Amino acid sequence: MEHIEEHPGFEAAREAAEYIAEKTGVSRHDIALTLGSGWSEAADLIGETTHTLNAAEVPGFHAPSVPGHVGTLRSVLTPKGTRVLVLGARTHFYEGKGVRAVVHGVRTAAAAGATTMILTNGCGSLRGEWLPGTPVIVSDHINMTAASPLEGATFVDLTSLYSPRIAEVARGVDSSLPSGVYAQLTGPHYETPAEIRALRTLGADLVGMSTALEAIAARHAGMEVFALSLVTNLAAGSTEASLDHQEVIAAGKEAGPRISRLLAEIVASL
Ligand code: 8IG
Repeated sequence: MEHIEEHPGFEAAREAAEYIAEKTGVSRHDIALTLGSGWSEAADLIGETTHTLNAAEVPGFHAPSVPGHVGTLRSVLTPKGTRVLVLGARTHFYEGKGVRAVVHGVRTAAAAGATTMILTNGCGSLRGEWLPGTPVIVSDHINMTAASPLEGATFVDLTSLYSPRIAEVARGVDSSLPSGVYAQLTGPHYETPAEIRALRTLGADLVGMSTALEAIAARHAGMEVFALSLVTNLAAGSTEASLDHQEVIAAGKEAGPRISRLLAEIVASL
């Protein structure tokens, strides 16, 4: 079997990790955290930000193209002394930069030494009882992108991809947290009501445009994976209303204090 370091994309990740180590003076990070829609301020309680880098300056990263997304990489020191690499710049599949670009942040985190990958996202809910502002633990995913971050005959097991151990830790922090199956679609359009009915039949509870491909890359890199979704809208057809990006930003603002505390307490408990 090929060594992971030889997989396409890892060389670029190693370069980015070296750049981060050099600019921050932090040779190793323990945990990495990707901030999705609605989560941009949720990392502020985790610890002290000791260094901030502009994503565009770090090899292989791109400034985000989405309003409400922040284009920085930060090194955060927790009160316990854990080093967290906060990735505020996610490349989405719909940007057309290829799957390697989509998972570059995850691979960079792995190359920077992180053994835990925490992925957050904003998503639509297929469950009427999970209203906008509800955080949900991702228990599993359905990859509807017809793509993979793995190239060549790289057969990676995805059983228990989303760490049951960290899900337990999260429920220890907030026992009311539900968990559900996340379907990643390519976007950038939202779904039709018929597509949402089809996804419900397939077993999806949440729908979004990120996370699954990144989780696969994180597993391939040997990381423990945890994902938290913030419901920012009911999926298409759930109500008479149409979907718009302003609603997504508003739901994130509203849920801000709760999800910030949640994330900080989970990280502190790892
Ligand atoms: I935020 O309803 C957010 N991202 N595909 N559907 C899809 N992606 C999303 C949605 C949604 N809400």
